[in-house]
Amino acid sequence: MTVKGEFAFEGEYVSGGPYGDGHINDTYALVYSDAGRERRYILQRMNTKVFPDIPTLMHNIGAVTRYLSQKIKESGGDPDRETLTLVPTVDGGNYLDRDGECWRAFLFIEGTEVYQLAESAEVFGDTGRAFGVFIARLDGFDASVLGEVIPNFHNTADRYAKFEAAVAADKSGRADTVKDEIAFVRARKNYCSRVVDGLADGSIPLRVTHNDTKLNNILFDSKTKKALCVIDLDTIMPGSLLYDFGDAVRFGCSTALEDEPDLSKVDFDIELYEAFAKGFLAGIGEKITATETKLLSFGSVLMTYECGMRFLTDYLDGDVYFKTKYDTHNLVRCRTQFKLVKAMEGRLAEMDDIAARYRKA
Ligand code: ADP
Ligand code: GN1
Ligand code: MG
Repeated sequence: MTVKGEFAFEGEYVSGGPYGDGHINDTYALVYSDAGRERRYILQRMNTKVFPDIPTLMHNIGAVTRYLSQKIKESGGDPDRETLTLVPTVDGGNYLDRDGECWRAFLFIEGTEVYQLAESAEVFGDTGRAFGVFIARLDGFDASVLGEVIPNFHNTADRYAKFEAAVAADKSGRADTVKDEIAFVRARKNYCSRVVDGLADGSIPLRVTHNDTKLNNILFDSKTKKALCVIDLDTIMPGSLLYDFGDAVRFGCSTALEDEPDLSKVDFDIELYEAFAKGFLAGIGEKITATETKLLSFGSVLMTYECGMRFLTDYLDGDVYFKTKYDTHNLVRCRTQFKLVKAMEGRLAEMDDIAARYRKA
């Protein structure tokens, strides 16, 4: 990584290597020694195939982290630990473009851990609180300064059109082997435009949202086990709160990993849902509307369906978007999502009761 000398890291370089478990960027942790004191940094090569407009993406992250840092300071928190802090390049920029390879760096937030599975209702409840607070904190942020890094990112109707195009093109020659999954998506086509239409007619408010609220995009304080910092801010854009709530539920309320091949292990855990909804509703307080509260259960189904459809689309396209480790990795991921969709569909009334029980507004 010859680029590391081009960032304003403090001290002498000691070591570095790949880090974390993201599907999109290449992440490295670097160790420096500064007058005998160890300092670590996160260095990331951004995925320019997924994010073709890096200047807009980095503009968004710069603006949002500056805003959050100010808000955290005002509430007596520690901005170096409770939000991401970009390390500038030696030229004062916020990222580096070396022949089309784009790099950025953050302070490493020490004393933290990430979870790939919700270990307890307590941990996941605190995740809900943290995501609720995150959206509430950004309530006063001027969304018009944010560019749309991936147009139509959670426009499920558009995702559906892309899915049908992938089936028709069948670039990988796999369409015949996934007939059941294709039928599963088609049978639920009516899900696709509900939130998009609500945003368009104003019945669902447009907010500044994270759009990728997986459990492993939150750092937990290793000592207190409390959710400390929301990370992976690449997809911060105007969107619906239902996207953030639903995506977190999709990933965190599963009894198994997103790529668990044994479907008998995959189920929707309603106790985790209750803990998450309770935490989220407490975190967001009165900023959520009654329409949004009513749609929390549907938003969870929708985001799980959308993600499964995206994995299936990528499988049909020949695995060109998500990082995969083996031939059927995207198909395995798609199947866990569809199993969860079915499980949630059977428990919508209970999910609605939970939201009604804990809502503040
Ligand atoms: P991706 O978009 O590929 O998911 P992330 O930005 O989520 O990339 O980073 C991948 C992983 O790196 C995270 O899940 C987390 O474990 C770790 N990580 C990222 N930023 C930091 C940070 N500032 N401090 C500590 N760990 C971090
Ligand atoms: C990707 O970057 P990461 O691994 O946190 C993806 C999300 C998907 C998720 C599925 C920019 O998230 O939208 O929900 O994988 N991010 C992007 O695990 O496409
Ligand atoms: Mg991530």
